[in-house]
Amino acid sequence: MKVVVLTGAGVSAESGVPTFRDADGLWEGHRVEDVATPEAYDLQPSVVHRFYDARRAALAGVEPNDAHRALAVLEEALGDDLLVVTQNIDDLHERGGSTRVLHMHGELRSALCRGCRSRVAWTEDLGDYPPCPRCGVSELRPDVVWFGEIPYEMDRIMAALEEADVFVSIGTSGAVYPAAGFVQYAAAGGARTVELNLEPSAGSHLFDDARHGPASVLVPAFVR
Ligand code: BJW
Repeated sequence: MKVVVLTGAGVSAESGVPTFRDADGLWEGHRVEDVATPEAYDLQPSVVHRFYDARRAALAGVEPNDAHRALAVLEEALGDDLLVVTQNIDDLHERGGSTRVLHMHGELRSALCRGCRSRVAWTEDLGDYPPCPRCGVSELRPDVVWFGEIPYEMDRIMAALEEADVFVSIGTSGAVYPAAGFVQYAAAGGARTVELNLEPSAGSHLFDDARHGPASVLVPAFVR
């Protein structure tokens, strides 16, 4: 049985990682849709760097929760037949024991050269215009996917969705595409679709089965 799991900010919420649209829908006083863009970075790189520096530093103080750990248990049972596709840029799936994880919106602990596109491990704050150690010409930016940019690993994700027998969406509001459209794509390929979210998401009605509550409860119960 091939299973694709999509996760969003809600899977890490009980670890203490804030979500995007739950509390006041704001990102440092702005709507995430207005500031998570390459244009916002070009205008105010230091503001954007400070935001990611703070989130990277906060990773040291959080731990995976029972939802992350349950997905690692599922991987032990299914092996290569499980793929976790996460929109999250934290590393809690990996620290929870999952190894088959695709970060479609990038990773906090990685930097991307704007020129040569090299990737560099980014574990500490590097200032506003960090030079690329590989090409020495261009600057490093956060290795994350902003609005208007193409999410990572799309070919592998779409192929896995086409083959999936089960598609499970966990802790995501369904506000952001292309992830919000995965449920329809998987269903068109014949997958049974399941939503596990604190509340009905924007696309809740599209799922065969929608269960609502905290991920730390719903995910272990689903995996059992
Ligand atoms: C719990 C819980 C608990 C709380 N237990 N649950 C119309 C149609 C199609 C596309 C578009 C369109 N209009 C515009 C677009 C494009 C645009 C888009 O979607 N815009 C929308 C505003 C409409 N998308 C893009 O630009 C994307 N690129 C693209 O489309 O390229 C074209 C292309 C695609 C594919 C192939 C070829 C070409 C890029 C999107 C990039 C998003 N980037 C961000 C920032 C990443 C870096 C960072 O982290 O800072 O990604 S924005 C932000 O939103 C972040 C998240 O990954 C993403 C999704 O948020 P998520 O995870 O759903 O969080 P929340 O807060 O919204 O929801 C949390 C949920 O958890 C809630 O439901 C809670 O109830 C729940 N919850 N506690 C369980 N304990």
